[in-house]
Amino acid sequence: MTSLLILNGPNLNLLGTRQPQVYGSTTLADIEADCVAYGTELGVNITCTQSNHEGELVDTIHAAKGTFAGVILNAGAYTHTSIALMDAISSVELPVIELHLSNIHAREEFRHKSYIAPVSIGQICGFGAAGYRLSIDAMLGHLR
Ligand code: CA2
Repeated sequence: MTSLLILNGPNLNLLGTRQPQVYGSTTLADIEADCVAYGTELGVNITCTQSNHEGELVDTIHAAKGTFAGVILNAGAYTHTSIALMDAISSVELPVIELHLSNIHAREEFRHKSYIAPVSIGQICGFGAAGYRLSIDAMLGHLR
């Protein structure tokens, strides 16, 4: 069975509790449960994890090699700063989809830069929590 990793970065554990006008009112636990349920529907194993720590995200990407066929990554603010995450993705040679709830291109200038984009197969942003299911579909389409 195909296994996918859904990896969320800093502050995304706060989803649904603050700034609902920007990030929606769905909690991360709700999103993760929905991804797992969608995976069951599709016959795909979905594992979800979140960390606020850059090094831990790097470790998780390294460990994904050999276990997961692809990674869906919402790296949060590390998207715009982290060469370490970019290098980790390059080093594992796994397909990664960059995901954001908000449309980072319609927001502040500093969010337009992504270190993840050049090492990803594609980017999905601006569709809120629905982006997670879209990313699963896109990853499965890529792997097929
Ligand atoms: O739109 C996204 O998914 C982001 O990755 C979210 C990050 C932001 O830095 C990126 O530019 C775009 C921020 C996540 C913060 O999440 C919060 C959720 C609720 C309350 C406060 C923060």
